[in-house]
Amino acid sequence: MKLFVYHTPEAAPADQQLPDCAVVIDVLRATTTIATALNAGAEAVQTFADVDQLFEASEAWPEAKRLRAGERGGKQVEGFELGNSPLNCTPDVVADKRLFLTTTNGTRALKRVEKAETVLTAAQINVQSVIDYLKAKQPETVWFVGSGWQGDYSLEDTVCAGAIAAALWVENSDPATLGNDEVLGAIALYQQWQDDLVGLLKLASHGQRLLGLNKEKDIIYCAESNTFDVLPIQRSPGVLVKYNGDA
Ligand code: 3SL
Repeated sequence: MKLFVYHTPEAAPADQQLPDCAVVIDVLRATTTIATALNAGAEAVQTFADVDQLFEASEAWPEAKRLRAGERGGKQVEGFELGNSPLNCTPDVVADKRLFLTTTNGTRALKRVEKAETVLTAAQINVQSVIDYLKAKQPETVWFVGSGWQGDYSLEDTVCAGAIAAALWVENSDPATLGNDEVLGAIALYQQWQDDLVGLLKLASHGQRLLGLNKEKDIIYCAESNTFDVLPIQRSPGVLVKYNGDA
């Protein structure tokens, strides 16, 4: 397995073949929300980079079976039932419903790699399920794609990539596993901060932004490791479902 870390969707090479497996990461907060919603029984999470496209697609879905969720600048989009807080994705709200989700960066990162053979999402709350899947399937090439913030690097996405890469690297420590230098950088970041992820997320620029919006509880939740054993996997472009061990 050859691992590559790209801090942002823009850094992921456009002129190369997509990897066998792309792992999209937006710890604050899109991929944490996706994992939480699927764990709480949502039928699927369908993601959109664009609000208008989301409205159009969701209109075609039965009203009782859909929820529109998302944010711009961290704030709930007008006319939507939910923002992008994972804390709102409880079973009584999301069970058996499809979440139509758009966010500033996370859903854009998903769009960037949606044509890869396998697309997973990772957040700190489900890192182990991603590690288990990669160990079992052994894809030849894996890209970890951080969502960043409008093209800039985000600490919280890279530390999550490092948590997964560390587990895979420790197993073999074979230099051939390192597709780019960013992988070792991500592992080092994780090793430095693994015992204080809340502290790191609060220092990160997007953590600061969320603290300014009184979202401290979201940050604490997003910093937890392995809250659930749930693996979001793309079933068709933009549509994520809970992996059930089939593919
Ligand atoms: O940028 C994103 O995709 C969001 O996750 C950002 S926020 O945490 O909802 O503000």
